[in-house]
Amino acid sequence: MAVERTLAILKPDCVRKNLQGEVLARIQKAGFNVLGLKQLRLTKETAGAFYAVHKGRPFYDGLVEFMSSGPCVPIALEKENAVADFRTLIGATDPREAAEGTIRKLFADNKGENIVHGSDSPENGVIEVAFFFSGSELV
Ligand code: 3AN
Repeated sequence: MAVERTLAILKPDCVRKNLQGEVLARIQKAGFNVLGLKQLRLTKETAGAFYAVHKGRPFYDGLVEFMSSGPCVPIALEKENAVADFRTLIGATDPREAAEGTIRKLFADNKGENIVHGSDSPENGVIEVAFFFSGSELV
């Protein structure tokens, strides 16, 4: 299997609940290598740009509002089959539909505030990691 990169974001609800350490521990126990990690607060403009693919969908404005509502923690991850394995670890977008034991099932409140982002393809993994991290920040 190919070594891939994927971008995780511990979302503002995760930070507000002080679950950063708990969620990161689960990510590391699942075998992901951390290449880069930072805490920042997205502006509405930056959040809008990151989720530009969803522009025009009914939840877009709320998503931008939520993602810029407080600090978040982008994490660049690497592992064999990272994209699919990370999505298995976090579970379905809607925590009510997420499998038992997944991060969203355990910690998320609803489909909008769902604790963690994960890239949806290896191509987007590379693009999304570069959105938050320069080359020298990935080690
Ligand atoms: P995922 O994060 O599971 O890949 P996407 O890419 O479909 O899900 O959606 C990106 C983000 O948009 C989700 N993490 C969630 O916060 C939000 N979102 C998606 N669909 C909805 C929805 N129907 N209602 C509210 N928020 C949504």
